[in-house]
Amino acid sequence: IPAGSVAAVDLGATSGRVIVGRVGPDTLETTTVARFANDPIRLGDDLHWNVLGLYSAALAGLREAFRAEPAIASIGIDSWAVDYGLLRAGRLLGTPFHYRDERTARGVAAVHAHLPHAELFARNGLQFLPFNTLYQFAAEDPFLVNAGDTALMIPDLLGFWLTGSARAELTNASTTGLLRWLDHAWDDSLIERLGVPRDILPPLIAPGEVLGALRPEVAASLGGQAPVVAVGSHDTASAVVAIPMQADAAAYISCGTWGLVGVEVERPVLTPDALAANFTNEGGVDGRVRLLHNVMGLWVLSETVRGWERQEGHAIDLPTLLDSAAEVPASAVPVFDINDARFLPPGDMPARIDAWCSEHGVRAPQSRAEYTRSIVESLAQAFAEATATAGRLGGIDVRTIHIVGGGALNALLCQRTADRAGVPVLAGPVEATALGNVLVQARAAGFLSGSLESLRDLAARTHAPRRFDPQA
Ligand code: LFR
Repeated sequence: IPAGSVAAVDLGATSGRVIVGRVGPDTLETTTVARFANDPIRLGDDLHWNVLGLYSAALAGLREAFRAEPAIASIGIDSWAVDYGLLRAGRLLGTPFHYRDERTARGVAAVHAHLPHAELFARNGLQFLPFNTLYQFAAEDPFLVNAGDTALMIPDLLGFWLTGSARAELTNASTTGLLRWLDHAWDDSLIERLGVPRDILPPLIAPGEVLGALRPEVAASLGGQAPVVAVGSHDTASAVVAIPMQADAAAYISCGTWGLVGVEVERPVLTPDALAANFTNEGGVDGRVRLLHNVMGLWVLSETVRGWERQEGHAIDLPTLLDSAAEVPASAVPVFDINDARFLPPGDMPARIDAWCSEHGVRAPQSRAEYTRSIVESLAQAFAEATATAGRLGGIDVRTIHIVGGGALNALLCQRTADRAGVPVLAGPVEATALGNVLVQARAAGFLSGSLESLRDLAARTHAPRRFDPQA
């Protein structure tokens, strides 16, 4: 089998990148050809994504990709989940909302008034998160929903602009709450009960299937032609493809803005225990299921640092801050409930930590080093608890915890997760999401063949993880 190249567009909640991946049976190399910020925009009280800016940055990155490697075999796009754009006759209606916009509370109240969470869970297998797409539809301006003829998830929207094909990629569709994962179909009766116009949900497409060729004018502007291929377009689905794990004995933490903590299973786990633990069953590549829980992730630390940077008027060096936090004894700082809903929206995180501490009668952190240590300890504790629960719910004896994504660079967090879980942590790859995107495309293009296990094996052979053993 010859080696070949593909381009991955990977959009995270704070930044995006375009990567060219060169893949063959023993090769998995990546070059980042573009990196750009993803800054949400507040308009009045509303929080939006700058989707046009992201599309434009993705186009610039793809232009670079074709310059670097004219023979790109395909393009794949992934991003965070749940958010969407509404279209009418191919034109965007309104500006897509950010899932951290507080309008979702309205949607939750409207849906739960006639459909309690337990009933939804039995159908869609999802944990309760206030921003799941079905709540966003319920919070949406009814004028727009009824005027729209198509709703496209963010990666599908970019794919539509590139190709003219409007489809809903399966792994990301599973985060809407409107899909039945077991038969890979929209849940028509649920959709009807929720009053969502059925016609706005486009036909599904599975990872590995071709979405379409670039529109001629897009190809001309990019200086190249290649098909857009569906990947695990939910970033977490792509990340889990590239985790060098033995899925029957490991848990994973895909740690970026969020910490997605779980195990991989063959079939959804819909037990009362899973419901009570608020675990989710998200659709994965090759029909796998991610049994996981959303832990707050690096968001609380990043948002804290952003606040301090605004006060200071200059950037704060994260490695230096983490070094100072490593000097603080763990016993000197509070472990707070980092999953508390108060930490979800943007805002003053230290003040919210103080409020949590005062409500719980514990001493609040006193310095930036202490806040940082307290956040890391609280995150490590939440990670340890969620991995244990995931193992219990999924019937998996967790002997290793894999941390992938940006969090794999945070040695203090990796070490403290190992310590608190009492299990070795294997950290990396940092770019698991982009790698998973690349791997699925490479298999579709014929540069690789085989099961997810063989894709993971290639990731393991080419990206050796860093090991953190638990310390007493
Ligand atoms: C991670 C992620 C999570 C999803 C959250 C919101 O980037 O995709 O999996 O729950 O963002 O979309």
